[in-house]
Amino acid sequence: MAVEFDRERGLALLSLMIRSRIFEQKIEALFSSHEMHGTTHLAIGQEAVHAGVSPALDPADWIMTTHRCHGHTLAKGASIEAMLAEFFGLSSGLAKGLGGSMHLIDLDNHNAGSSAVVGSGVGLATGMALQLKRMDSENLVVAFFGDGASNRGIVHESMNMASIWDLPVLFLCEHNLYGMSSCAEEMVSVDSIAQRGSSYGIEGKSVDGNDVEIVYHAVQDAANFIRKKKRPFLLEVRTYRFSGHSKNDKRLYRTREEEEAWSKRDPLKLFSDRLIKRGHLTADVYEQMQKVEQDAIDQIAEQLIQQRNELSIEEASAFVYSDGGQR
Ligand SMILES: Cc1ncc(C[n+]2csc(CCOP(=O)(O)OP(=O)(O)O)c2C)c(N)n1
Repeated sequence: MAVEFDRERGLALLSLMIRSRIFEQKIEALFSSHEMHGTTHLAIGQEAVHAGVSPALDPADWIMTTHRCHGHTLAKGASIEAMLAEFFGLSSGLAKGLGGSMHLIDLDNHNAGSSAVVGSGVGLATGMALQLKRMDSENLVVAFFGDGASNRGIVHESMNMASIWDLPVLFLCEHNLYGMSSCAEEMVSVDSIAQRGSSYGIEGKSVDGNDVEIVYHAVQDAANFIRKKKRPFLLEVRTYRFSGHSKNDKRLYRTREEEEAWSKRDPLKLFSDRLIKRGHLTADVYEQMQKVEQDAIDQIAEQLIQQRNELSIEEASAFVYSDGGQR
C-alpha cells in the first residue's frame, strides 16, 4: 500500500495540477479570442499524470513527450513565460518561437522535447536510453505515448530493442480512451496496454491515472525497478481528456453522459477533496491557490501579447528564410 503524501508534497503537487489546468484554460481562451494561432492539443483532465510523473523522478532523469505536452513540460520545470512565448512565436520561447504548441523542448530541465509525429518520441527516447546506458548513467528516460500511439510499429520495435539491450526506459502510456476520434475499445486489441509489454519480456502495470498519489508512487516504483534491475518497464495510466482532441473538436464521437460520468473523477477535485479531508487544505486556501496561478498567467500573457504585437517584420521572420530574415 502506497504511503500518503505529507502536507508539503500534497500541496506542491496540487499546485502543479492547478497550474496545468489554468495554463490549458488560458490557451483555450487565447485561441478562441484569436490572440493565438495554429493549433493545440489540451490535456484538461490529465493533470494527475502531469503532476504524478516528473516530480517522482530524479531531476536528471529525462522525459520525451507527445503532441499533448503542455502539462508534462510545466511539471518538468519549464517556466510559463518560456512556454507562452513559444506559442506566441517569440524568440524567447522554448523552441525560439519556431515550434509552437506541439514542439516544446527544454534541455535545461532534462526534457528532450515533443513531436507532432505520433509515436516518434518513443523511438527517440529509446535511443537516448541506449546512450545513457553506454555512459554508465544511473538515469532513465520516460517515453510518453498515448493509447493510439501504442498501435504504431515504432512503439513495438522500441520495446523489443529496449528489452534485448536492457535499456533504462520507462514506457509510459497515457491512456485517455481516445486517439483523435477513435475509441480505444475498438482500436486496441487488449484490455490493458500494460499487457503489451509481455510480448517483449517487459514487466507492465496499469494504474488509475486520475489519482495523483497512485500515479506518483507507481512511477517511483517503476523508476526504482529500472535502476535496480537494469530493465525497461511499461506503465499504463488510465485517464480521460475532458477537452476535445484539438482545437475545434466538437466531440461527436462520445456522449455528454460519458463526459459527465468522468467529471465526477476530475483529478483536481479528487485530490483537493482528499487534502481537505486530511486537514492539509481548506476551501479558501484552494481558491487562493487558483487565483495566484490565474493572476500570474494573465499578467504574463498580457506582457507577451504586447511584445508580440510590437515585433518587427525582421524579428518575426528571423529563421523563416535561409538568409535569417535579411531580405
Ligand atoms: C504518425 C502520425 N499519424 C497520425 C497523426 C495524426 N494524429 C495526431 S494526434 C493522433 C491521435 C493520437 O492518439 P493517442 O496516441 O492516443 O494520443 P492522444 O491524442 O490521445 O493524447 C493522430 C492520429 C500524426 N500526427 N502522426
